[in-house]
Amino acid sequence: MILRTAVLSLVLLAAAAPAALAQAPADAAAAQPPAGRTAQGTGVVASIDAAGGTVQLKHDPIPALGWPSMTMDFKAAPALIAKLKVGQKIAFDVSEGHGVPEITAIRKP
Ligand SMILES: [Cu+2]
Repeated sequence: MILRTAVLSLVLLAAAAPAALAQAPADAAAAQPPAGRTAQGTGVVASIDAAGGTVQLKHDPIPALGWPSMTMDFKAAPALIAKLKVGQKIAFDVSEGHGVPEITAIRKP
């Protein structure tokens, strides 16, 4: 009888294990920040591609997004791009989570 109970327990454990494993990815996804996060950063304009609608910034770390300092491209509206010059230091708002991050506002650093 003891042996039979032990076997039954093992069977139940085996049946329960896959369900527990299947829940892990859902929990991990729920822990991730939602798409479309916004943050503020500072950086220097490295290059401008007005036709392509992008600006390359050498930006300082942005802890809110978990980004170290780096040089990278951002999308930006033509009206924003028109205000920028290569070598200019700027403070900016960035929205990311929908492909290429986008500069949504430029402020004085
Ligand atoms: Cu970056």
